[in-house]
Amino acid sequence: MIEAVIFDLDGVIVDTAHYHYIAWKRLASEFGITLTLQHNELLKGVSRMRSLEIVLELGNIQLPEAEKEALADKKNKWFIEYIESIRPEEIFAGVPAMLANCRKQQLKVALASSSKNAPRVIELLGVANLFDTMVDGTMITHSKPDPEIFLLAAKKLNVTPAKCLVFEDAEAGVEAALAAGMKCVGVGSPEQLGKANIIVKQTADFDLNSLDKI
Ligand code: B16
Ligand code: MG
Repeated sequence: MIEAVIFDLDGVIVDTAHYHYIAWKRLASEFGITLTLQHNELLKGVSRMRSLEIVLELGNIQLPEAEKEALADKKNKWFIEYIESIRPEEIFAGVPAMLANCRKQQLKVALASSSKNAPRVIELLGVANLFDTMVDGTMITHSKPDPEIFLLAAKKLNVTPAKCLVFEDAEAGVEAALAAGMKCVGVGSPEQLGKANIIVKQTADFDLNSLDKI
């Protein structure tokens, strides 16, 4: 019996991947690397530092830790500039109604995003009041596929992991949810998210009335 629903942010609630992409592309170009949309798929759901390492690996570039920190900060400053233009209209269709319906069905609702910028994005989207709790990248030490982020969300909601349902668009996120002992709805393609308990094309395609069938 599901008592809580936990949402990832990027790819589940809004497409921040686009803003990450243009910021990483800008940084990559400084090293003569052409970052493509296909490369960008590798950056989804993974931490900022891991994303930087993936970008640098494309150009066979190795840098000392301090330089990598500075580059990650530089990319993040651009990302923060870009996301300031996010408006509530960018939230995926049907998601605000779905969050409100979770409340009506007395399900607890959490956000669990690897992004350290997640609180600002949620504020810009105007939906902070629809979550009971939020866990972001500043509160964890291990990134997805480690289950830490989802276990912390469940703890904050005071619900046992087996009674939590996670919505995830990234393979690493699906693995993290299952490793936490939770059920998972994969948002995206079956080829990529085959391990999820159920797969939908878009977040709001999931019917909250079918919770007991999972
Ligand atoms: P930041 P999610 C993830 O968000 C993104 O998918 C991933 O591309 C990004 O590197 C990560 O957040 C960290 O973001 O640099 O803002 O801390 O899918 O977990 O909501
Ligand atoms: Mg995601």
